[in-house]
Amino acid sequence: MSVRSRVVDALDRLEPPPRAVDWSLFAFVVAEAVTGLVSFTVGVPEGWPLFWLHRALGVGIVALLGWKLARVRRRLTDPGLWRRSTALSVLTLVAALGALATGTAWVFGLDVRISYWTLLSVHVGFGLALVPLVAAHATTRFRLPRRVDFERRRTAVRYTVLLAAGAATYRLQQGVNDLLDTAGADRRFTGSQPREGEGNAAFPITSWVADDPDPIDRDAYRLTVDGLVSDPFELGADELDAGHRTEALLDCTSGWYTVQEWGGIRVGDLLDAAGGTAVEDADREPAYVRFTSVTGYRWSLPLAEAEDALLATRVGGDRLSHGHGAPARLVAPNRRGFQWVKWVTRVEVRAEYDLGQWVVTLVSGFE
Ligand SMILES: Nc1nc2c(c(=O)[nH]1)N[C@H]1C(S)=C(S)[C@@H](COP(=O)(O)O)O[C@H]1N2
Ligand SMILES: [Mo]
Repeated sequence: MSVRSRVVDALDRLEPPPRAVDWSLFAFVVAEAVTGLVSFTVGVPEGWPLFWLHRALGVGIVALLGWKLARVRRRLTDPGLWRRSTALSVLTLVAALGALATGTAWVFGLDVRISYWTLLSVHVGFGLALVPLVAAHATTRFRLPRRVDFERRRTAVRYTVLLAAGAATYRLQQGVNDLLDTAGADRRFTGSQPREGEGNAAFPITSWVADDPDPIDRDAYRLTVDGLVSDPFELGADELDAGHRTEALLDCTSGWYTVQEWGGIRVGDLLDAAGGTAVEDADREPAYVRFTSVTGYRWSLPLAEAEDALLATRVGGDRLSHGHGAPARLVAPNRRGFQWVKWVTRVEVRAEYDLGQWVVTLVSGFE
């Protein structure tokens, strides 16, 4: 047998029954959305399996989509078979191909940057659009999955092979990228690529969604330290310049990272200057520190982690530029970039977890 017929033969044996292909596509798309979004919150290397799962599922979708298109292509190419739902099918296909194409191009190091948005942002857009589209598409030819479609042993083998092949394809691509030394070669476990150099000019200015405040007047600036502390107080920008230094890696979910030396004040020292944390009543133990931006954008860290974090006024020896969060920004090692609040005006010790931060970071900055 030729290599080609062997591959075709293997693919045929791997192909699930039609209904199973359809339901798998649905499940894979949902799983991609979930792993993709959750991966945005992962900044520690132990989280690597999540990124690999996202990649393997993506390659799996290519195979599933191939099987599906081979089966239904006449419904698309033969106008006599068009129905009202065909438009939705085409739209769903476009979103799927868009997500796959942008994901693949991204992996090979291609990027286009439109102000704050990168190719990865476009990928996320396609991916999020795909979830409701696939759901709506599924209802147009709804068939419940049957047990025969997912016969236990064959199903287990099939999907294990599919995901393993997906991961192997990704690994192979890494080899190709390394060999050709493409822009996609050098990556962190998150997929982010390095931005080399020191100081303000070495890395991009990034807003998560819409934050774009006017520069803050240094002389008028006050930082409020309050909440569950003994002596709430305010201080000016110069007092934050406490000379504490730390090297930390900023990894933005738009796909780049940079290692910089940050200077400023340790948050633990800042809280000590406020007389330390204080218990107001027994039910409200100090547990989180919330950092709020002049724009309202905010994030909280557990107390112990926050104490070791830095409120930075400097980067790579320079005074922080406005775009990077002057006069002061949070430096939170092992957290993704969107949690490194810029233009901090309030540090507040709190008892409760702040669920609202997940929404506020998305909508702050909109008028
Ligand atoms: N107030 C505020 N802080 C913010 C953001 C924002 O939009 N508003 N963007 C975050 C994101 S997504 C990242 S990656 C980092 C980027 O920091 P930089 O602009 O200094 O590179 O800042 C974070 N801090
Ligand atoms: Mo980011």
